[in-house]
Amino acid sequence: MLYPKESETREVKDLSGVWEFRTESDKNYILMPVPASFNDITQDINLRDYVGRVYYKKSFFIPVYWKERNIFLRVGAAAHFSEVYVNGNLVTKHKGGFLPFEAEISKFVNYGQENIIEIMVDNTLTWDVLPPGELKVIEDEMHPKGYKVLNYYFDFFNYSGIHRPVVIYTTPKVYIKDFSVITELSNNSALVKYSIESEGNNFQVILRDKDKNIVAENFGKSGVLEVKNPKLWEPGNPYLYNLEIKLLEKDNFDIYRMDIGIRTVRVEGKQFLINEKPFYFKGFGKHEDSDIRGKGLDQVINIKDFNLLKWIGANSFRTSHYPYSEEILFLADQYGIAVIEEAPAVGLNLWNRNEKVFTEGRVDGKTLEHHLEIMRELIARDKNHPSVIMWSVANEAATYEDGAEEYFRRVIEETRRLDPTRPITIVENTKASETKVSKYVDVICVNRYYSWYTDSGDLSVIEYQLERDLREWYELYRKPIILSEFGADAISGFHSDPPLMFTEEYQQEMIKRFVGVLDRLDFVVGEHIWNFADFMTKQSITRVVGNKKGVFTRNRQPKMVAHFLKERWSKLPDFW
Ligand code: GCB
Repeated sequence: MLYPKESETREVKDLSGVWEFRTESDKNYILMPVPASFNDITQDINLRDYVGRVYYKKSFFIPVYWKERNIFLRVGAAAHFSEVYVNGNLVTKHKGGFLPFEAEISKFVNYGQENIIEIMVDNTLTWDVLPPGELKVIEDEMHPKGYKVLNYYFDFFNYSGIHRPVVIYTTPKVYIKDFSVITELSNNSALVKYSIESEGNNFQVILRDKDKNIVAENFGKSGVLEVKNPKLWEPGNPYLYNLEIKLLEKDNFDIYRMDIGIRTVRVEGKQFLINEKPFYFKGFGKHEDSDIRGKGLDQVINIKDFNLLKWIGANSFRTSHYPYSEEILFLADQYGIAVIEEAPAVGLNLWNRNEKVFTEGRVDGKTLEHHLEIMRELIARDKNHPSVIMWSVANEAATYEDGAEEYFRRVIEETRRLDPTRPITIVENTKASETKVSKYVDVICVNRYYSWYTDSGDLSVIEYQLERDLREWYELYRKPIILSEFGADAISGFHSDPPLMFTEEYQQEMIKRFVGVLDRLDFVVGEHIWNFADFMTKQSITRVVGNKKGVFTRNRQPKMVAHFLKERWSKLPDFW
């Protein structure tokens, strides 16, 4: 699925702005910004914690001359179930809150007149959507009749609404539907293998360098562009070429352009190779999360985040725990930040070994179908981004259960079939000897919280526990390992010496001791700290207005440990 972009042959009408909004039981509309989560926009606690259906409405005009075009309506993401109506006609439905969906609306619009778009969004989580959850009616004497709670087993707030832009775009009647590029290196040249999806047949494909000089050209629906002495894309040095695809059909001239990078990724032995050089991941697990906007796309926050990543010397992040916006991936391509892209498969865990998760009625065949569909949508959306260097199929699932093995074997197999060019991982929190899944992946990702959730407050256990643990993973699987989460909550401004939990000193000391262990293990290929910034979670006795494990506060100011990391990462090379 192509990102909607303007060209000589395509127009884009962005419907971002102020929409009308109501919940299902409310007759009256209020004003609501799009994109944004609706939760933190008003002063109403009932809307903040609302579970169920909401309706968004807006009017727009379609010019008469668009009769000659195809008209598409595309929603970047809406959490979690959506139905889209144009002038009262249902034009599309979608399940899943973190990927785009679209519909051709040419036959539903009034040309030269006003049109109405309505989007229903339901944020109720079930066991067959990812991430999953369940609406439970509590029947006990402590609660009034019909009292309901939405349970979910992941650690971020269930922000809801239309989170990414809604756009209308046009194409010619016959048009470029999609394309993919795969790049290979051989001696002093690169091969850019492309293939185009379209009902048309006559194509010209042109590759230009940054100075707009043509470096390669070809004709045909698929083919190879050869680039002599290519400049490669890599973290820290992200050279981008511009690929221009032209459909040259008599009445259907179409042009689509995208910046692409030439690079290779592969895993060999205990190394993760980018452009055949051993890469070391320095960075974070992140979230799409900010004050007031919640999970709504905001390029102000996004560019600030990339500047902070550069400032601190990070070269990568994981899109924990769901696919981030396409806008973020374009920035990652440009800033030269490598991305481990994660499916929204988080909370497939009840944190109770006596309760099975991979069982009928919970994570079952229906969930699997949806997971496979999500991998298809995800790879279709992001396959051409050079910054995306690995897929993560899930975070902290109950991979020790028997049922998890066949489930993830299928997900990993399908991911590999869809994209044989990128390594695959799953992020684990089990013991090496317990998982039934890590044998199927290329890179082992492990989350660890020694001295926090276990032996709370005792920093002295870290060295012993972490080294033993990581060595066991390597002994069993002989694959490169990334420590994909470690960190401590620190409330900005809390200090104590000697370090106590929740202070900035404790967070810094904990992270120092963790990385000290990593420095002496040559099979460890990366350190991702949990988390880039403080973020909102559901309310609980272990969360103080959200999760405070950020190296930056929620409004992106550094805590003490940020300065330690900046110092460390400026000395630690990207490639070994
Ligand atoms: C984890 C989860 C992450 C949580 C984090 C924490 O293991 O992957 O989503 O936010 O721990 O802080 O507890």
